[in-house]
Amino acid sequence: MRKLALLVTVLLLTAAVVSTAGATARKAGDYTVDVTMDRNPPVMGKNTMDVVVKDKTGKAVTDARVTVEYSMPGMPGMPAMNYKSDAALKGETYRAVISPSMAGSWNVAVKVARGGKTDTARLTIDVK
Ligand SMILES: [Cu+2]
Repeated sequence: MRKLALLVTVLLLTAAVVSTAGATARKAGDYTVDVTMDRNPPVMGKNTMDVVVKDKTGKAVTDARVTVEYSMPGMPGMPAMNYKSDAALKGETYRAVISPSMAGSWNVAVKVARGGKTDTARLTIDVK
């Protein structure tokens, strides 16, 4: 019984990670942040991440500063890795290029700075 519960948990976790690889909506404070990546799954090297920020009324926000931070905790033989990429606005989309340096699970924080306040949307990507 315990084994079965563990298996179900593992499957659910796997599904959660996979679902973040395509397009996902996340909350950052009062904002809704839609994240779309050009590659599914993301790969080592360059990937494009498009971010659309919407306010409470569903209107696209185009006067924010959007930064993408991505990191992997340290593991045996590998120090912690932290990178940062500024997103550039084009139309209503903020585009950042991220370059994960190894395969595995990366933590991504999309920071939305606007009006003297910064809100963060968090997701995990599984890099192949
Ligand atoms: Cu690593």
